[in-house]
Amino acid sequence: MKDIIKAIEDASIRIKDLIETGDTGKSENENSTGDTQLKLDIASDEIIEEIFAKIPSIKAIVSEEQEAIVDLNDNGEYLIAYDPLDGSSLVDVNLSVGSIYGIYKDEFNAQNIIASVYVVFGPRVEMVVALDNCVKMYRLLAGEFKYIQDIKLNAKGKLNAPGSTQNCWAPYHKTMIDDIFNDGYRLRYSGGMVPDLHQILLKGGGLFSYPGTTDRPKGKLRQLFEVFPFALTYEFANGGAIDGLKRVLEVETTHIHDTTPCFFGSNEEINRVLEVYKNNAR
Ligand code: P6P
Repeated sequence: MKDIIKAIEDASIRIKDLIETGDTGKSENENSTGDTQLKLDIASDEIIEEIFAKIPSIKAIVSEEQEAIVDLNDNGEYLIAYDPLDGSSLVDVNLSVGSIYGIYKDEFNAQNIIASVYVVFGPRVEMVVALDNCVKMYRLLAGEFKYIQDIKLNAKGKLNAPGSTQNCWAPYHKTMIDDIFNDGYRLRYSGGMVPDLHQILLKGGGLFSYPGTTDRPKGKLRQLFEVFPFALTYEFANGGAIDGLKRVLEVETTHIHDTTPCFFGSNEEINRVLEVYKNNAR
């Protein structure tokens, strides 16, 4: 596992340079979920695949930016699903973006995720590793990632990050979000999953939601390389991650690019969502 973390560090240093100097324009291609790929998406993906291909412990990888699984080493122990540069379109407006990695054993599914890593490219570059029930944050300082702190969520937070198309929300979801704001929670939503979830973790808690909606009944965020890695992180940080009715780490994956509705947060906020959804969503 240490070799994989070091590979992610090396890739992140190169991706940082790419963000600062690279072409943020659109490519001619679309990814498998129909998003127009930015040149940054493709270049970041190439960096990660090039570096992972040299790690013998990695059996196969799957990227948000590629249709199929890429086999690397028959004798490898780990499978990695990753989003090379989530929220890449935010680079053009100078907002924070991030990379997300889910590390799996034997199969790409929720039950087999054993670790996750995400990297935030913002005013500072920070890496968060969820492994063995711990969440540890590192910061890029003078070219090296240095340990900064462990991360744990409080039982209840103050931030509310409500995603997805508001005029496509279920009425009970809208009422729930309004009630949370009426209880004094602060709106914190940039449109970048990585910085938005990182902020809630570092500020002690709250709720991030990307529910199923009339325009996207199964949500927008991808199971293997966005939702499951953050679900493991939030659970290891004493919080929770659900699809409205159950843990997202109990969701079945039928295709490597499947999405799922998702809620991440402190336990009190997660229980509040469960209460609303079990009485309404069927
Ligand atoms: P919306 C970025 O495109 C992304 O995949 C996540 O990083 C982010 O949380 C979400 O989409 C934002 O989606 O519909 O709120 O713009």
